[in-house]
Amino acid sequence: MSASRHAKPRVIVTRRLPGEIEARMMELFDTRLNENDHPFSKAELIAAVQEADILVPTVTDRLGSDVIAQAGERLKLIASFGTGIDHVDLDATRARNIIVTNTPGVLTEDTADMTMALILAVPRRLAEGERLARSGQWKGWSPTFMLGHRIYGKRLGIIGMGRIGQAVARRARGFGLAVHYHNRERVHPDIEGELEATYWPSLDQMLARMDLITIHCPSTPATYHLLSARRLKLIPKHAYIFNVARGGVIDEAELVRMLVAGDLAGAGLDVYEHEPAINQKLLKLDNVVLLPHMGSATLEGRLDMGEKVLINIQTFVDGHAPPDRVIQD
Ligand code: 8YV
Repeated sequence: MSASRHAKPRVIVTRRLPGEIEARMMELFDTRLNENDHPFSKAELIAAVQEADILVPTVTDRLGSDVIAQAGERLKLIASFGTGIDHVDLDATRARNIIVTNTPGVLTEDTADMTMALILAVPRRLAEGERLARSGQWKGWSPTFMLGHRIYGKRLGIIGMGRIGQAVARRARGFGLAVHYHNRERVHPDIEGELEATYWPSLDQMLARMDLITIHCPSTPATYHLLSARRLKLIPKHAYIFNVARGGVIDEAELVRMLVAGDLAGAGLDVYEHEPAINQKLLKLDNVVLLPHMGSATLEGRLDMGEKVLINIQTFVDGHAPPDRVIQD
């Protein structure tokens, strides 16, 4: 770092973090906060990478090669607040010798809970029923009223069997779902055994056989539109799709077209291809549950993420390799 050996490094935090985390950040480092929590414009991001020793961005900051190319000599660490790292151009950071860290592990259980909430909500028409109850239009119970579909005994196809995929599988077993998965690599036999999970080397073949499909892979160039128009068409009409990972993993335009046409039973989405914009056609559909990217939004989770950011920065400042350094494949 260009700052003298004993000076505190300048840390720029792009969004408001829980108060305890900001307070600790202020104590430890020469920290600049974003008092009114507005998403940084590109110009503000460029100014931040020029002025900071350490940047703490979130998923709302697009750190593409154009921004990284303008980073000052002093920027040595990007300690991202979040697990997904698709908002940072890792080729560009590597070219500039900027270390990147994330916060893996601490939002696994919350994200898996939210996935289960969607898996229950869509086939059982939870949001639709809630809207009706509030509307004052409910005419009373009848045997054929608000019939959804049972999830017990159905086949759940998990795309991406990392930490979050496995946490979803554990919950799914409790709900009587048969767990199937596709992953770049087969998971350890002990985990497969514990989860009674069936591995499908071919994503195409798995998609064609599932009742429920949930996405838990990272967003990388290789997973962009992994659920392409061609693959979406392999999915049976009665199946539901869930996405709490990243919008770009699904060809959203085609997904919307199929939902409108009735070529899929429904969807539960927490993320979108052009976030925060949500395709207007989705808003009109009753068979989708739409959430505003809140899969990991618990106070406990945000505190744990903040702790991880602090540890990554402090370790780096102390001259060691930060524990959550992102190593590019
Ligand atoms: C976070 C997420 O809230 O960590 C991730 O990858 O998608 C979110 O749950 C967000 O990224 C914080 O930057």
